[in-house]
Amino acid sequence: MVPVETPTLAGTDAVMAGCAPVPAAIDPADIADAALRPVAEKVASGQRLDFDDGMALWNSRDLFAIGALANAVRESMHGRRAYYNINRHINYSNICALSCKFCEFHRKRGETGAYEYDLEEIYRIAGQADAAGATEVHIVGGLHPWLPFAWYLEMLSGIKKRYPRLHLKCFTAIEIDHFCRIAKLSIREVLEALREHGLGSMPGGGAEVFDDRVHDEVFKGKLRSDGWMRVHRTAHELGIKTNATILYGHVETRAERVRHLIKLRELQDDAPGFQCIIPLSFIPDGSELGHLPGNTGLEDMKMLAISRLMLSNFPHVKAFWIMQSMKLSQVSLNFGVDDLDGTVVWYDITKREGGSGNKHQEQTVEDIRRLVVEAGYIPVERDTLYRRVIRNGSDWQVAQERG
Ligand code: V47
Repeated sequence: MVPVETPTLAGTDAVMAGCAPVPAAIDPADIADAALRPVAEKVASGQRLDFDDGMALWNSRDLFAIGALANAVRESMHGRRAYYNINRHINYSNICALSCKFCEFHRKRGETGAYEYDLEEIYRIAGQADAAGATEVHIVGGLHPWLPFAWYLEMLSGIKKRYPRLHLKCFTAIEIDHFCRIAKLSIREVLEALREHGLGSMPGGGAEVFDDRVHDEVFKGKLRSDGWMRVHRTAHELGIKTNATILYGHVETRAERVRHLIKLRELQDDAPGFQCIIPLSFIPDGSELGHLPGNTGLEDMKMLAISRLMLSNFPHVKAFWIMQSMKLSQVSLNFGVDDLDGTVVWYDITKREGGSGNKHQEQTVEDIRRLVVEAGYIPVERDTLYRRVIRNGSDWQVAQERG
C-alpha cells in the first residue's frame, strides 16, 4: 500500500467558497469598449460571469481590457506569484483504439511510428526524472487495445517502489473509462485500485469540447462529455485532485467554448477538486485537420484570459507552453495565467516542428525563472498539489505554508 499524499491547497478553499471581490484594479469607466463595462462591473464586485458576459468578452477587440480584467482576478488570487514545476511527461504508447481527427499522436499497431514502452523503459525514464529532481511524472497514452489493467497497476507501483518521492499524475478520463471496460470494474473501483498502487492525481486531458456536434465531427467514438465529467466527479468524491482542459481552435464556435467553461464551473461547484484549467491551443500539423490554420496569438491570449474570468472557482489557469509557445506563455502571465506547467523534457502528443517533428521539448528551470522575472512576476516552484517546493539542487522538500 502506497501512502496517499494529502492535498493541502491552502488558499484554494477561499476560491472554492465563491468569488472574492476583486480589487478595482481597473475602473470600468476607463474601458473603451462599452460592451465590456458591465462585465468589468461584475468582475470588480466579485459576481460570476454568465454566458452573455463570456460572449461579450469574445466579441470584444479590446484585448488589453480583457487582459487587465483577467489579471485583476489572477492577482487577487495569487498576487505576483507565477508557478512552475520540475516534471517529466511520459507518453507510454501511441497505439490507440481511437482515431480522433485532431490527433497526430495515435497509431495502429504495426503502423509506421507506432511504439510502446515496456515497464523497464518507463522505470528508466522515471529514474532519470527523479535523479534530475523532478517532483512529478505526468503519464498518459493512447487507448492500448491489448495491455491488461494489471499492467498499468504494475507501472504505478513499480515507479513508486523505486522512486517514492515522485508524484504520479496519470491517465485522462478517457483512459480511466477504457480501464473500466477492460477490467470490468466501476470508475470508483478503477480509481481506488490506481490510488492503491500510487496514483497521486489526474491530468485534465481528453475533455476537448463538451458539445455533441463537435464530438461527432472531430472525436466520434471518444467518451462524451457526461462520461468525462462522471470520471472527474468520482475522482473528486474520492479526494483525488484533477485538472481540466479545453481543446480550442478547430471546428468549435466561441459559444461552444463558453458553454464548456460554464459546465466545468458547475461541476466544480457540485464536486470540488479541480486544481487548474489548461486551455490547449489546437496544433493542426500532421492531423486530419491539418488544413485548418490553428490559433493566432490574439485568440490564444483571449482564451487564456476568458478562462480566468469565467472559471472563478478554479484556483489556477495554466498555459501549457508546448501548445501556446514559451514566448506567448510568458506574455500570458499578464493575461490571467498563473502557472506554466514545467520542464516537460519529452512530449510526444504534439511535436516541436509539427507532424513527425522533434519530441525533445524541454525548458530549463533557469529559463522558466528568467522569463517569469522578466514579465514582472515572482517564480515559485510548486509540486503537483501547488505546495511550494524548497529546493537544493536535485534535493527538495515541500514547504509547510503555500508559496
Ligand atoms: O487530451 C491532442 C490534446 C491533450 C492535440 O493536466 C492536442 O496538467 C493540441 O491534457 N493540438 C493532452 N492539443 C495534454 C493535456 C495536458 C497537458 C499539460 C498539462 C496537463 C495537466 C494536461 O492534448 C489531449 C488532447 O486534448 N491534444 N492533440 C493537438 N493536435
